[in-house]
Amino acid sequence: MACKRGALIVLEGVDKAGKTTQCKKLVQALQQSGRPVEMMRFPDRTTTIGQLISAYLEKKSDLEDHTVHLLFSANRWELVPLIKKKLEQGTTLVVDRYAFSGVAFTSAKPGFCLDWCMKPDVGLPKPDLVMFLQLSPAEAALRGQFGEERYETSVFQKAVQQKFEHLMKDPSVNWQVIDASQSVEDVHENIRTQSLNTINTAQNQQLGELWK
Ligand code: 2DT
Repeated sequence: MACKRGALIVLEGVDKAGKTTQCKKLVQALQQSGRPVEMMRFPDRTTTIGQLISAYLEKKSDLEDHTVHLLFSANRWELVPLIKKKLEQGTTLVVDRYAFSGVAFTSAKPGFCLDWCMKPDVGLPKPDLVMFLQLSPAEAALRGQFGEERYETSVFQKAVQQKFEHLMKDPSVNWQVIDASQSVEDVHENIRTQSLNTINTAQNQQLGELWK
């Protein structure tokens, strides 16, 4: 019998929602239960394209807005062969941000519509589960100051949150909203349960294509 495929699990959310912490905890929990799992994050700043993006986010360089949007997308596409290979080998991938961040952040800029922003990512491997870590701007503010990188202001983050809310209305994507205001352990438990269900169902299903 062919090996059962891994699941593609994505965590999204605004800044300070705890995405990276929760991705790491989920990977650890799945590893401890003996499941093959790896973490990925976008942007992946280690590639040549990723280094251009990283310099932009750190404000060491300026890039035209359409250009940087396409670079973020290219940074996902360059990793598609690896993503597919891992999933086929039975490894579950836990991904910190994906195309949804791509669309939410660029479409929060003036002059961009959701439709244009989605186009470059049409056909990417479709996540089996996208968990949106929901945190109100007021609660995010209680978690401390924003960082120094581009986009890290409360005004921009509010605009991004609205774009995510729009994207979450799309029933072709398996969105699950997670209340990120709970304790780290409670959020983790919720995420772990959702992920285990998804791993079980995804293994018998074909990998889909995003927004297609
Ligand atoms: P972190 O590395 O701290 O997650 O911040 N972004 C991300 C985009 O604008 N487009 C994208 O496609 C992706 C994946 C979100 C990365 C910053 O880059 C933004 C925050």
